[in-house]
Order: sequence, then structure tokens, then C-alpha cells
Amino acid sequence: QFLQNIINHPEFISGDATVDFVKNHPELFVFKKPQDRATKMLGYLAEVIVNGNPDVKKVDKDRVLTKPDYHGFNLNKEYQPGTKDLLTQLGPDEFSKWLRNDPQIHYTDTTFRDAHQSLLATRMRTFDMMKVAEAFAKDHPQTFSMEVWGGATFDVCLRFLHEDPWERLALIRKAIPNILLQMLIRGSNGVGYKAYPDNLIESFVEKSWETGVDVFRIFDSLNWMKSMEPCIDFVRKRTQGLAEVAICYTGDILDPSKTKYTLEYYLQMAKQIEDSGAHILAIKDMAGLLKPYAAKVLVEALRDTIKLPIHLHTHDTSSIQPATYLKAIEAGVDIVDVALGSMSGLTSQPNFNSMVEAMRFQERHREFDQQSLNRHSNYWETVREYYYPFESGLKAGTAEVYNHEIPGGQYSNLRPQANALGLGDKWETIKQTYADVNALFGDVVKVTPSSKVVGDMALYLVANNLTTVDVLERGEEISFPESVQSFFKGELGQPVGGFPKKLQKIILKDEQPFTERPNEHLAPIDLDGEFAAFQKKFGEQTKYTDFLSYQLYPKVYEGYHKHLEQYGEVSQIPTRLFFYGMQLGEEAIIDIARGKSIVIKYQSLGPVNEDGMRTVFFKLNGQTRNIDVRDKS
Ligand code: 3PY
Ligand code: ZN
Repeated sequence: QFLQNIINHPEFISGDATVDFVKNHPELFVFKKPQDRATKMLGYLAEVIVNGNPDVKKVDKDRVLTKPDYHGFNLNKEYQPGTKDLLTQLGPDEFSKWLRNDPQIHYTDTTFRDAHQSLLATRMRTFDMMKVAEAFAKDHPQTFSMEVWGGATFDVCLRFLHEDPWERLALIRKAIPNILLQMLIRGSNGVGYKAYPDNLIESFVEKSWETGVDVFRIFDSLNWMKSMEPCIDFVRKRTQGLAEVAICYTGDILDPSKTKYTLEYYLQMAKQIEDSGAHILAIKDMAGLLKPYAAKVLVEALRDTIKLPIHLHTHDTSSIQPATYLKAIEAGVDIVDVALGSMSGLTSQPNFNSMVEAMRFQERHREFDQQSLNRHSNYWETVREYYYPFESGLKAGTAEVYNHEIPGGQYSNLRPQANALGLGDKWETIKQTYADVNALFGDVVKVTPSSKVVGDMALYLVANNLTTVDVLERGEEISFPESVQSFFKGELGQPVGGFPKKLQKIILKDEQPFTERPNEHLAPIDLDGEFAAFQKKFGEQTKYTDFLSYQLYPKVYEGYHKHLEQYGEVSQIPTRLFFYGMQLGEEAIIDIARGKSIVIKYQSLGPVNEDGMRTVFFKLNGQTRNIDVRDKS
């Protein structure tokens, strides 16, 4: 601390310090007592009591949030061996062959990732997952994989939940040692929205594997093979995990008027994926456009064309996707993505519990304990209530998705984005404009980050009362959103069939686009040197994985780090208290470390003083503690 005081002293920093510097500055000997974890946590709770959680825009005071029911979860049994054990035993190549030949249908549970990304704007906290992760792994060891990481969860963890995503992954790995853990990675864009240097993606893949990921579902937001190839190689070279490479499905292969994304197109891409060294082929139907009869045609043709096992992912926005799964299963698909009942349906994945029942007494049925699946679903049903501010508002399946083609994961985000821009009452127009923008862009594959570009453009046009016709007629006068300019410059890669040239000129004005892989323009990062600089800036206690988070999201990481310094770890705070604060007189027991709990009681709240501060009175383990907070109202 003494040394810290010296090096942070303005006189020392300015270089004016003389030999008498220490003698002249007695304050160098004043050591700030580091705030303990519990006090920092009280700081957070006090802040939410006074000012609310800034992420919760509207609190419904009348809503009753009941305690989740853990009744019936039995942790006293042993873990049964599962797919993770089999992968370790066989290695990725042999595992892939085994999978292709296994006759029973496999299920991937997306509850911990895509389900809440698509229903609750990705806000599900580690706290709620950890309550049931171990029980799930013990109760359902025959699950193919658990999708638990990647996609938008990385960013949201740091940005809104103030959690370390790596810590989440490590905890899940510990609780689920027997089932494959799966992540979604956006190829050259990692878990971000832009291209990153190749060696950063390589290091990210390696650390993800070391921390717990087994299955890397790799996709490119424009279905550009070139963009995925380095990531596939990194998985093969740096891990013992499985490279699952996706074709992103868009359009409708059965519609003869659609000539861009045809069956032939997908088969061609699947062959390239097989040649690239993939262990599994994924059909990533991010918007839920793959209709049942199209699924039958596509899966049959894929099975005939390639030798890889096939994993089907969809979103049930239209409500007919369970039928798609049945047709795909008949056609020989190997794995389908499902979410536990109460976290399924609509913009999420089809219902795990019901799919298992639909298959019962059929040849490809895989046995699951239905009562147990229902118990887990009931747990999530209660927990989901805690996240009510983040619900997308979609109440029933909609065939509109075939028109707007908005991915499930984006749908639950676009609506609050529209609300934030004051465009809440223009939702219908926004959906239509999204479709118009897609047509204007030449019908592109829409999935993060390309879908964000289409979404940004749609919001921009609606906010400014513009149409796509205006863009073509007087686009020279319009300055387009940054993401749109960068897209047309080629910074996300090249779309199928190239960019519409006229529009590209309108958007870029005099700037020149490029056609090579965007990552090729990015110099490799000096990982060791930069990590040392990072630790200098953020402290010796930071880890290499923190550094990777920083490299992917510098500003977001800085915010996370600041929050951590001020409030300490907040991931252990129960969700109701995290989002809505404590009730007057409420007492809570919080586990702050393994085997260490604190008891917090919220006693009373003082008035605002002349400095705009209020005092929150707590009891911490029976001792009175007062925390002063600025009232921002
Ligand atoms: C993501 O990239 O986050 C997705 O879920 C895409 O579907
Ligand atoms: Zn998805």
C-alpha cells in the first residue's frame, strides 16, 4: 500500500519528487483499509434500494415473486458417465463416427444459453443456473450436450450482470463433468460483433476449451466459409473438442421462386464444411424458417451428401418447429436442440419435455425421466418470473417470421431497443422495414452480427421516417449508421452473391470496399506484452481470461472492472435482490464464498440530506452497518 501511495502520488508521477519526498508527505503513510467483500456487497444492495438496478426499466410493485422450489432435487447420487466421458475415451474423430451411427435421437439442452438469450434478452444469471446444474447433470446424463456459453451471453454477463463469463463457465463445468458443454462462436467475430485478429480468436478458443467448452458451434454471419476456416483449425489444433460447423439456414428451399438459398446451395456448403475438418454439421435455423417438409428434404439430402453427423438448431417463433424436428428425425438427423419446457417455445427452442414424449414408443426414442424433466422445468418456471422486465412480449407463435426473418435471439432484443429509441409504437413498421432492408441489401443471411446491421438500418430508417426507396433515390444525402457503413466496406466479410454495387456506392460514398477476409487486415496482438500491460493497468490479481474479455470488449470490461472494484462480486446475490433490491425489514443469507455466508438485514432508509445522500441502515451478521448512497432521483 505504501508503494501504491508513492507511485500514485501526483508529485511522484510528475517527476518532481526529491529526496525529501517521503519526509514531506506524511499522507503516504495513511493506508486505506481495503473494503471487505461484505461491505462492498452492502454497497451494491444499498444502491439498488435507493436508485434501483439501472438495467430494470420498469418495476411492477404488485408482482409477487415466489421462491423457486428445489423439492425433489437429489444431489446425493453419483454422476453417471455421459458424452463427455465418451469424447475423452474416443477422441473427436472417432466420437464423430460413433455419433453418426448411433440410432437413437440426441438432445442438446439450450436452457442455459440460447433459451434465455431468445426469451429474456440473455439476462439469466449464473446464480440461478448453479442452483440446478449439478442436479440436471445427475438426473439426465444421457443428454447429448448442454449449450451454456457464447453468443450474446459473454457480452451480457460482463455488461449488465457484472459477472465474469469465464467464472460462469468454470462453475458449470465443475457441476456438469459428465455431459458435453457447448458454446456458440461467431467464427472470426468470436463472441463479438466485429472481426478480431486471428491470434486472439486462437487464444480465445484455447482458453474456452481449458475452461470447459467441448463443442464449438462455429458459424459465419454471412455463411462465408473463408471466414470460418481459421476458427475450425484452431479447434482442431488447440483443443480435443469438437468442431461443429454451421450452415445458417435462410429462405425456403421448397419455394421455387427463391433462387438464392437453394437446396443445392446448402449441399455445396455442407461439402465444404466436411472438407474443412468439421466433426459435426449444424443446421443453424436462427429465425425458425425451416419448415417441416423442407427439413425432410434438406436432412435427407445432407445425409446422402456428407458423412458427418447432423445437429439441427431452430427457434419456435412460428410454433410449428416441433413438426420440423419430427420430420428431421424421420430423415435421420442426429441431434436436435431443445429447451426445458418453461424456457421453450416461441423465440426459444422447442420443448425438451414434450419432444421426448412425442418420440416415446418410436424407434429412435431416447429415454429420459419425464418427471425429472418436469421438475427442472417447474424450477425454471418460477425463476423466469424474476426476469419479467426482459420478456419480449411475444405471446403466441407467428407466421410473420417468414416475412421479417428476424432471428429468435435478436427478436427479444430489438423490441427493447425500439422502446429505448421511443419507437415502441412503431413495432409493426419496424418488422416490415427489417424485411425491406433485407431485400435492399440483396437478401443476406441474417444472424449476429449481420442481423444487427439489418436491425440498425431498420431502426434508423423508421426513426428518421425514411424508406428503402428514399435510400436508393437520395441516399447520397444520408449518413448511414456506422455498422451499415462498416458492413458495406466488407468488415464482416462477403455476402452470398456479393454486395449490391449501386447501394454499396451510395453507402460508402468515396470509400473503397475490400473483398479479403477482414481479419487479414488486423495485425496479430502481442499477447504476452499486452497481457503484461493489461495487468499493469488493472492489477496483478487479474487473470489471462480477464485480458481476453478486455481484448474482445475493452469498454465493457472497463465498466465491469469498475463495478467489481466498487461492489465486489455480485454474482452471489440472489436474483430478486439483484434486480429489485431488498424489502424493508427483509433478512437474507448470502453465500459469499464456499462455506462462508453472511446474514444481511435491511433495517431502514434515511431521508435525503442536503448533499443529496441517503443512509441505508443494515444489520450485517447482527452488527449495525450504515451505507451512504447518492439519491439519483
Ligand atoms: C448469437 O450469435 O448470439 C446467436 O444466437 C445467433 O443465432
Ligand atoms: Zn439460436
